[in-house]
Amino acid sequence: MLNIWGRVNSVNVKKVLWAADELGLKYERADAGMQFGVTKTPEYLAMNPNSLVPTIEDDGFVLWESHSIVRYLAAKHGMGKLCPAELRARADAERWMDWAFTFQSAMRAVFWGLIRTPPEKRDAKAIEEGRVASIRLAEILDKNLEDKPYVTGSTFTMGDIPVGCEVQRYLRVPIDRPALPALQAWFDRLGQRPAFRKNVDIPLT
Ligand SMILES: N[C@@H](CCC(=O)N[C@@H](CS)C(=O)NCC(=O)O)C(=O)O
Repeated sequence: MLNIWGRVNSVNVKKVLWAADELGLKYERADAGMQFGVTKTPEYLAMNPNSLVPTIEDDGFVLWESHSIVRYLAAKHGMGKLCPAELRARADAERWMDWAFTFQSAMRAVFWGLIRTPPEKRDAKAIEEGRVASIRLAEILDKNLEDKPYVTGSTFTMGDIPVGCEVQRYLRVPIDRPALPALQAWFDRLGQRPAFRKNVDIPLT
């Protein structure tokens, strides 16, 4: 049995839930983090000393770090599909997975400022700097997608999952951003996937 701990509005938990549903896995999810608490209990800390979500337990194997969890589930259940089998194709997918944290860093002040901070307490300068940095990164992704439907090529892989979650926030926060046709077409393609619609493209909270 696969157990997943994490609240559904966490961008990093979304990655794991999306991967699990893409792979058709049966799992049980328990709310944890922010208003749900749990992450500071001795039981949780014994699994994840970072006191963060997500964490999984797969038949006795405990794992944290969302991208590592996606890699693990994809390799275990989707080798040759979600996880590319060929070494360089796999490295390419992993590169885009890791790059998603670069995007997350740029978006952090934007997301927290506009979605989780009341207007009177917002740091407008930090939000604007994050917006500009995020656009620069979105342009890199857009260029990569100009000649291919998915981040690594012709098929959907684990490489699309973390970036897709970060870009969902970028495209759904109320900011000015340039039209990026290849990025938008890729995002619309992700929108055709039930596991993306169920877990990722939900209202930001
Ligand atoms: N690099 C870690 C980061 C985990 C992380 O920062 N999780 C956030 C939610 S996205 C968290 O646990 N925040 C505290 C909380 O929800 O209580 C991962 O990708 O799993």
